[in-house]
Amino acid sequence: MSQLVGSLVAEEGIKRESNNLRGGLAQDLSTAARNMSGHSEHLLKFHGIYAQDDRDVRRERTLAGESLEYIFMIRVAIPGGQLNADQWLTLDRIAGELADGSIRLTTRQAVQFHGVVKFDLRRLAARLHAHAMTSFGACGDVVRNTVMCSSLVSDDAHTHVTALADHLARTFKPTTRAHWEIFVDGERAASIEAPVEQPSEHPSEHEFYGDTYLPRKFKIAIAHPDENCVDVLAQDLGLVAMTHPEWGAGFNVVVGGGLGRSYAQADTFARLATPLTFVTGEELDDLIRAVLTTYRDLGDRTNRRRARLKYVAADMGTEAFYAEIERRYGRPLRAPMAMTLGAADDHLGWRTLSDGRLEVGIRVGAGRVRDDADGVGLRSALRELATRFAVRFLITPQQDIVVSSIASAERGLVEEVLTRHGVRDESRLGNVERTALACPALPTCGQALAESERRLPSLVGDLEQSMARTGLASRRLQLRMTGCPNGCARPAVAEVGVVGRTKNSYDLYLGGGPRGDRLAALHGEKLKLDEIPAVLEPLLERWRDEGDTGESFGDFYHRVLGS
Ligand code: SRM
Ligand code: SF4
Repeated sequence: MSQLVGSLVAEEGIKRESNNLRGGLAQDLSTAARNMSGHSEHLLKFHGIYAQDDRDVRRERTLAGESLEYIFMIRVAIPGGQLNADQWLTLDRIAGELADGSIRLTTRQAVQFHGVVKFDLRRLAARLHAHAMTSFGACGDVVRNTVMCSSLVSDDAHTHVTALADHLARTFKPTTRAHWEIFVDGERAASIEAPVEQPSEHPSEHEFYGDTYLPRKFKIAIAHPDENCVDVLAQDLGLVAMTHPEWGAGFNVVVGGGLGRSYAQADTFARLATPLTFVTGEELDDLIRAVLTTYRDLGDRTNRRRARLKYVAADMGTEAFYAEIERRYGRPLRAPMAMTLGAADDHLGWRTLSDGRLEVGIRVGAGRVRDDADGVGLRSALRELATRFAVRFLITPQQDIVVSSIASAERGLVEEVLTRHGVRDESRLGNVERTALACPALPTCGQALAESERRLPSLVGDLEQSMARTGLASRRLQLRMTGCPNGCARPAVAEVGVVGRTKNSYDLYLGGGPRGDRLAALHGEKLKLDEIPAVLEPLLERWRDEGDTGESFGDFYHRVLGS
């Protein structure tokens, strides 16, 4: 197999020669080795699987001359974060039997399992399929899990949107049968579980993915017009559900956003998506296809760090970029509607749905659903709710979970379950804690430069003390933390973004905000975590003394202190 095709990156050759994502995966999965070959590791990502090693023991094992502790992460794509009770119970069982005991909710409303061993990968994938879920396409150079504001699911004013995340998942998922053949069908023969259904269609690979798929990942979000919980401007393509006075219900479309950066490459940057057009529901697929083929054909396949749509937009210039999309779309693009994004709703606490049923949003904390050592906690609580009540689950883009469709007469019973398992009511959450996000980072993420999820609780505690000391305990502050500048918890648009720089230091970004419509500015470099409160407190005092009524810290910082 060739390493390079012309000046293309090696991954392009691996894709092309993989026979539509098969490569040597089946053979590699069948060996006694605990790890996979390099080429297979790349192809595995298309199947939603990352080869990792436990970085907590990496050094000691290397020094002892032992092999690494090979583990795998599996990401399950869950369009719009919507799950029924049976699916939740399946995820719960997988966490206990095949993973590290936790269900990790992601910032894109998906679910990750960590600590899976190679020999369980097929069994895990087959279980997902048996319950109408899949990890296929959750990672890799394809359209990723589409995120959608949880409140659109039950919003009578936007019924045309309810099923859209599912529709986009079906329409833009690669059609190769590789995943089915390698991970599901082979396993079925050996499985004692109920037989899984064959997919009804057997089409050839998707007309626009071809054999080299996209240059890299492509992300879509569907936003509620009143509140930007999905960070719609951070997406390759964002859809804001709106009603046009002339064209009726449809979507304002924004394109070319993305937050990842690399310290090693100065020409990488975070970029907010810009408004492209307004389309109706019938026009939407064609428009997305035009954007996707623009990216497929013009995206950089010689440098994976710059292989995102945002660099096509920035390098071409907005006018030429839009003209190219329009040419491919084949009709004039309408002007986008004017819009102002609203501050993100955290979807926590109780609310009544239009059909009279109830839902309750529960804070998870960096998305990690698990129990304590005594088997008590959120994981048990959600399992009991899924077993006893006819509820469904919505994962939010803030790594939290909404238990939905609760009969109003059962509210007290649900509250009793949550209380018994030690799940705190949202009214008892701290004002930094309730919206704080963190990426997984160490020990699983191979790209982490510094800790994130494991250090979030102490950083939240420190900042809540800072808020109390400055007399601001009743105000909210949005904190997002990552272990590197890839930006998986979206710190680039946060009021306070803490981004890993080296093992023990972080860069501090300030001045984004809850509307997600502005990039935060670099305020301090290479700070130790325990230095951050002292840097922030004088700024918090100025916000307290000079801020306008109701002005958020991010807006204040940007107005008064931003350059
Ligand atoms: Fe991410 C890579 C975790 C949302 C930008 N991301 C990774 C990997 C797979 C590390 C790797 O490549 O080896 C991380 C897995 C760590 C682990 O141990 O679990 C990882 N990303 C996550 C999650 C789980 C963070 C979370 O706390 O929830 C999110 C999973 C999303 C999902 O369900 O699909 C996650 N990642 C994001 C977001 C936010 C978003 O999409 O809303 C971003 C910024 C937006 C963007 O794409 O620009 C993001 N992740 C990245 C990047 C930088 C991409 C770039 O343009 O350069 C990487 C690096 C890469 O792809 O090579 C990355
Ligand atoms: Fe890993 Fe960096 Fe993403 Fe955190 S931000 S999960 S450290 S890639």
